Amino acid sequence: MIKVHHLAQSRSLRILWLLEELGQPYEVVRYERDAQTRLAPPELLDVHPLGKAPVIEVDGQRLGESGAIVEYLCARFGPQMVPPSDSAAYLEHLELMHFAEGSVMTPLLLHIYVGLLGEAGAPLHPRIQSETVKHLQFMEDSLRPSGHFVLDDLSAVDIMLSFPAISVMRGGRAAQFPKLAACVQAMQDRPAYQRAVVAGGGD
Ligand SMILES: N[C@@H](CCC(=O)N[C@@H](CS)C(=O)NCC(=O)O)C(=O)O
Repeated sequence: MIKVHHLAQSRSLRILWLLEELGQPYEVVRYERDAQTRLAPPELLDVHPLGKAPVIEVDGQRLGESGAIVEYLCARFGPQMVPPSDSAAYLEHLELMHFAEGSVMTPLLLHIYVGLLGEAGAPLHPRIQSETVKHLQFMEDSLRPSGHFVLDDLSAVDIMLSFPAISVMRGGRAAQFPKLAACVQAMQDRPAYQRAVVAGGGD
C-alpha cells in the first residue's frame, strides 16, 4: 500500500487526487502547519531531509518532489495519463511538467515572501506582478478547447498545474483568466478530487 505524507492545505493534495483518479489504494499521514509560520512541523524532517510534502513511501523506498511522484505513479499505474514518448504532445507534457514547479511557482512564492517585508518589499511588487501575469497567461493559452492541458482528457500535467491554478483562483483572478477559471472548476467538480479532499482531512 502506498503511504502519502500529506501536509494540510498544500500541494500534496495533488498526489491524493492522482491516486484517487488511478483507483490505487493509499494511506495518508497528515501533518498540520504551524499556526504562525505556516511551515511544516518538524516531524516531516524524520520523513525527508527537506521536511516538506509530498513524500510517498512505496516498496520500502521514499520519494519526494511532486513532479517525480506524479511521473512515477503514472508510469506504474496510469500510462494513459502521459502522452506516448514519440508524440508531439509528449514535448508539451515535458515542458509543462517542469514548468509547474520550475517556473510558475517562482513568482507565486515571491509574492508571498516579499509580502512579508511590508513596505520594504514594495519596489519588487511590479516585477513580481508582471511575471505572475506572464506565467498565468501562458497557462491560459496552453489550455486546449477540451479544457485540459496537453491531452483531451485528464493527464499528469493537469494534476501538476492544479496547484498553481487553484491557488491563483483563490486570489480572485477568474475574470482575467477565464479558461483557467473554468478548468479549475472542472477539476474541483471531479468526484476523485472531492474524495481526495476528504481523504486529506477536508481542506
Ligand atoms: N518542489 C517541491 C516543493 C515541496 C514544498 O515546498 N512543499 C510545501 C507544501 S505546499 C511544504 O512542505 N511547505 C512547508 C515548509 O516548507 O515547511 C514539490 O513539488 O514537492
